[in-house]
Amino acid sequence: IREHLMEGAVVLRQFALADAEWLLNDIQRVTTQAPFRHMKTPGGHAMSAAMSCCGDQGWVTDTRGYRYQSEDPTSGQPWPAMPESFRNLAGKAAVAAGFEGFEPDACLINRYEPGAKMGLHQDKDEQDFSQPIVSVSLGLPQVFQFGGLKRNERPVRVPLAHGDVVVWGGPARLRYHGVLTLKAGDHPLTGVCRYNLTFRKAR
Ligand code: MD3
Ligand code: FE
Repeated sequence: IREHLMEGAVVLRQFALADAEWLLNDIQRVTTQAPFRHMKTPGGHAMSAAMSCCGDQGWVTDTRGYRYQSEDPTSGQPWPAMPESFRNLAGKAAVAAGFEGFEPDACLINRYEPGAKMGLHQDKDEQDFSQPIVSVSLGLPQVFQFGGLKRNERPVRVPLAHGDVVVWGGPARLRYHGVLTLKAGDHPLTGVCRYNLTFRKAR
């Protein structure tokens, strides 16, 4: 099921459903090497979503700002390699949405527990905005908010469920977005949390 959300944004409902157990296994493997952590924003607040990364580049935030870097700041080691299951799914989804040749070098893994959210923001730490971002939702459902190119534009709300994949490119790439507070629940595959993978071309 392919929904057109807005110019440049395509929702592929349940696109990752068949791969979910592999993806969750690989999330487990990656986060054994690079454990989930609550990073601090430049303003000094801990983010309510726990994060980890894999691939050549990882997204980090600390009191110095936001950036991509090739080492996990917690260990000083390179980020874990991007699992093949991740790379394959991201490539398939990009093609399904009309983006050929998407080669992500970074995957940010977000883990939300009940009460966690992500406020409206833009993803603009990447070098080439002509490259899309592919996001994969696993586990508990969460309401996604999609705004405009300015923070003051009223966002549209879209529920994202287990297995849903969204590809954000073209004019959607720099829109403000976020997720509302995760509600309590229990998912057969993830328990009391939602995972979100976002595939990016950072460099
Ligand atoms: C639209 N994550 O990691 S995924 C993020 O559910 C992030 O964890 C949210 O925003 C989450 O940066 C939302 C959907 C998403 C991701 C990136 C986008 C939508 C986007 C970039 C541009 C436009
Ligand atoms: Fe984002």
